[in-house]
Amino acid sequence: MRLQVVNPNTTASMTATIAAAARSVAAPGTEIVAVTSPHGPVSIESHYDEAMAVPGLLAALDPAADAHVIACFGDPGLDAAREVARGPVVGIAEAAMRTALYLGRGFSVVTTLARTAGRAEELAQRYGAAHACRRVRACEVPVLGLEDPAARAAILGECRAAVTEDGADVIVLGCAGMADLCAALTAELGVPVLDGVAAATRAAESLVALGVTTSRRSEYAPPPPKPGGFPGERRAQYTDSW
Ligand code: 5HY
Repeated sequence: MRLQVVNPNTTASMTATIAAAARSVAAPGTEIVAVTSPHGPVSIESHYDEAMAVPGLLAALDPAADAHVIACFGDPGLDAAREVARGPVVGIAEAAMRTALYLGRGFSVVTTLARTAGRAEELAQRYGAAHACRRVRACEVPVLGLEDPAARAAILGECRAAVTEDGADVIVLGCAGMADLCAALTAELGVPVLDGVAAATRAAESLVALGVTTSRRSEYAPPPPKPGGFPGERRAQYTDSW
């Protein structure tokens, strides 16, 4: 199968981190095609960033892909992507939170800036995981600062506090840019640490293996056509895919 992994921000180095995380867990028959959004913010750390990222994300969706992962922890554009993509679309926050529920009574999210915590809490509510979400912690490192060794120490500190103070059985990493930290953090903390990119990759593979895709019954039916279409849309996406 062909799995498209979309980085909705425009930072190619982060796409490389995301691609490596997806490929590290992908099944032998899965081709990972990682793409960087063609236009939008270099990182997504606010509602404005998220709004500005969605058009580029939608434009990047490849009609030839069997499934898609949206590799940004706010799951931006997830519903819109589900309306226009032929295959199933999985967000990394959704996949990570749902996976955490298999592994323990409670989980904490460790994300970048505190201002994004409300969004993560909202997503936990939406995905039916709020009862298990102990806390959303922020290391107060901007998305593009995650490479800094000091950032990694801050992330580790918040993960430790999540275990000792929140009683988290599982840690969910709240940024696609943290994907490469997962193995080291798991070894250090002694609890499962989940990277949403890996979780979403396997979730998307499972959906394709089940032979299912997004229901077109109502909410996720293709959007009603508009005279003249939308600027930059990929016409092929709007065919009824059933
Ligand atoms: C992400 N932003 O995964 C989110 C993380 C965040 O550019 N990629 C981004 O801080 O919400």
